[in-house]
Amino acid sequence: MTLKLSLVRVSLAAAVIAFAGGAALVAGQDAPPSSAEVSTTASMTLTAVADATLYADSPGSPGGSGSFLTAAYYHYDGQVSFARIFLVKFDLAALPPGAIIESAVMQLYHNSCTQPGTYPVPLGAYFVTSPWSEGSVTYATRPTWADIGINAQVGCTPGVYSGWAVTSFAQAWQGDPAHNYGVKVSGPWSDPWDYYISFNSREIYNPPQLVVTYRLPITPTPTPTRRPGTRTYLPLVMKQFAPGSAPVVLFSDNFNDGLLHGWTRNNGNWYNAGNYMRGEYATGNAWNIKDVSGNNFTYEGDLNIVSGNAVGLVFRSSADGTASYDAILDAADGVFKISKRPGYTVLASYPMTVSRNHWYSVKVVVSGTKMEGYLDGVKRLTAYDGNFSSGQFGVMLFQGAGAYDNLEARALP
Ligand SMILES: [Ca+2]
Repeated sequence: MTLKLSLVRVSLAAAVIAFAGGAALVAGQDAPPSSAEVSTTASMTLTAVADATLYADSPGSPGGSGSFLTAAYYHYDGQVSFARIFLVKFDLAALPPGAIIESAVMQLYHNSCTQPGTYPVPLGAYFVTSPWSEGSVTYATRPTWADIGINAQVGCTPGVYSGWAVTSFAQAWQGDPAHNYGVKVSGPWSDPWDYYISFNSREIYNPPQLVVTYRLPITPTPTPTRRPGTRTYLPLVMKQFAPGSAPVVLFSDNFNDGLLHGWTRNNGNWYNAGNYMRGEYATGNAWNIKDVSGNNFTYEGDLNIVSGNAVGLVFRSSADGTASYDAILDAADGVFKISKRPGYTVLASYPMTVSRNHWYSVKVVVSGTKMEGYLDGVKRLTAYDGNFSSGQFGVMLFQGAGAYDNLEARALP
């Protein structure tokens, strides 16, 4: 369940640009594919503007000026001697106006921990829902917070950062700064848990950080004067965007609801990791197939080879994934490819260094016998095959752990 620190999203926010993406798709038949609706990814590191430890073992003591933020449920002589949680707040006003937040990771520098204990500890970051003041807040006057948090496993490993993927929180704070009360961080308070973990507060070096990755909308350029020879371009655009004929979304899932609705697995362990889907299978191919089918469509998503060999989008698939086309990123073989099962035939491939623990934006445009594969907005693959004319959407992995987010399929006319 650990969300690794380096698992930072850097790929397209599919839902936000999906509609405009249709225009790029049509233009792409005659021109290079465009990802010009938003800028390339930028990132900004924000330092906490307030933080405070709350001492349940001393409920009236303010802890906002301390050097450390402590999460504890620690026993001494058989008694709970320390029970502590803490609050952290970031101000997102420094982000450029209109920034589209794609990821936000809270990083806390692990200063010390007390042994013996029961490490690692699941420390949750919870969205705080009422005000507090760094200078006066105590455990007795603590704010309220949401019941469901974002988890990270924290061991007794001083000197490293722990990360919490608080993207949805940051998006909420950006949209409603007046109700930005930060996060509460806490671990379990029940026996036999036994831990005392301190992170650096904003009062000392290596303070709490929020690493925000975002894109910016680009002001549309004026419609260029049509050059001679672009005769087929305008009719195609008009066909796709005639009134009432906007692309039909077949399914769209950002997994922010914490659920996996309508997915059926074949091999492996698949679950919602909080705000993305994760799959794990050490010994071969594993699939998770959505209960939605299509024939001609665009299908895209953000994919990450967390560890091991390969991840991919599956389309025109059988219900179990084993008869299908795939668009696969393979870190072991160093290739982006479109392939076909059963029997496993590679239809098109693009050699490249495929990084692990890195989010890629993968898209296929599938119409008739033609299949095109895009990586991070650039067309890298074109394949032709007539075996499967329709089928279900899904994802796959091969010998490893994969992460999947912002999956969306849209019908083509
Ligand atoms: Ca403080």
